[in-house]
Amino acid sequence: MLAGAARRGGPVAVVYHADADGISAAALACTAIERLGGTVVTLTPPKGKNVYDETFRARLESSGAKAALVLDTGGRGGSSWRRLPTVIVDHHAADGAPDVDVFVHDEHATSTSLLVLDLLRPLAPIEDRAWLAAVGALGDRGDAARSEAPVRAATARFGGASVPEVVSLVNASGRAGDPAPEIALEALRAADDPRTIARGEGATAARLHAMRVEVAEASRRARRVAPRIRGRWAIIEIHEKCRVHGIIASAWARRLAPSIVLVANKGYVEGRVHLSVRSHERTDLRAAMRALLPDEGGDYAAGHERATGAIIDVPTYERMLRAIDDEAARLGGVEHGRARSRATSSARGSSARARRRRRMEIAPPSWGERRTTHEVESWRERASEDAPEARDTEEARQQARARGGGARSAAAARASRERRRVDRRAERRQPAGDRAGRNRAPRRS
Ligand SMILES: [Mn+2]
Repeated sequence: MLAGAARRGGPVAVVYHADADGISAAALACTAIERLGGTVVTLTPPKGKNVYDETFRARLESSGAKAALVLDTGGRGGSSWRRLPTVIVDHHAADGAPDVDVFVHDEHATSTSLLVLDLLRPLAPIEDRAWLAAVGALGDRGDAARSEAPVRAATARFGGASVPEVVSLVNASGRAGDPAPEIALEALRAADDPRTIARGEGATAARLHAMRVEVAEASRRARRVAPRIRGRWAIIEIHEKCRVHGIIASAWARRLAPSIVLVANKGYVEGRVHLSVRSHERTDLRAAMRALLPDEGGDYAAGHERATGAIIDVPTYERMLRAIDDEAARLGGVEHGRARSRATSSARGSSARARRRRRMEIAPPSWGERRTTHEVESWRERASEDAPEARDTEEARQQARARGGGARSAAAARASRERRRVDRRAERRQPAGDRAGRNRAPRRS
């Protein structure tokens, strides 16, 4: 169907999610369609919206496209796409198949970009562009994707540092205060070699580097905000134009276990509150959210059992906070863990000393633990544009780069990884109280 549309001259609308996986999958698909003789129009939903937004669907329909290829955006059961012949390629968990012509869906696939490579490589000559699939795989799964053949091939061809570097630059384009994923797509489509983007060569690559600095600064500010503990919830309110709420929630999740971490970003889109909800425990977070506001639908508690969020207005957010207080009062006597209950009691104090003490007491009980598989799972994105594609490791790299300015050598990166490892070991040897006082903000591990 796609090959047919391309050979008839298209244009084919390539619709993509604004993260490393979605953007690299789109770049790969554009190459394939063009090499089949077709033309493309590329589209992604605007800031704070997803592909199910009505105005975005109208834009898609008025694009003049003869078919649509929708990449990495999640499939919602029952949703109708019938007005254009549509192919959805996706690897997120889905409640059911959307009403489209072709739904290429593999929940166990590492990334949409790898699915696109497998799907299109028999149709068009794209082997020279297979490194694009590696960008998406590393973007979604990090080191867990290193065993995938296209990732190994890209590493052998371009070295180990450049593709992860491109991942973090491409992700920044979707997270910036004024997101410009089309810039990342343009850079990927134009590059024959990821190293040119990593080095910041050319105007588009330079813009990606600037956006990454902006996102790193926003996330550094947001990481300094102390959580407020209410019952089983840890609430962190930030005001950032950048999409950092998911990163911050993931970064705090283990540290605040067993609390459910709720990051509310009031600065992302004027008049709206974007929520990211994560937990270190195996908790059904969508159910926990629905228990607060059972009648909210749409973008409330969408996503994943282990990684959810919401986009709500301010009055709804305030209702939700009241529901959290009510729930906390109801569950008042229940102990969920020592660190947490101490934090709850001191949260009522209002003096600076009490606030300082509270921050010290909510230190993680298990700082040195290794990340578990289900945590990695919880980073994967779904239909909600808000979800947490970011990984702490990538975040740490971003910050290191923002500090150092410019790309670093692989050796320097290795050395800094080793330093962090040593730091962590030192931390584990210290008594919990000490550790907590020094490391109020969440850090990578
Ligand atoms: Mn993906």
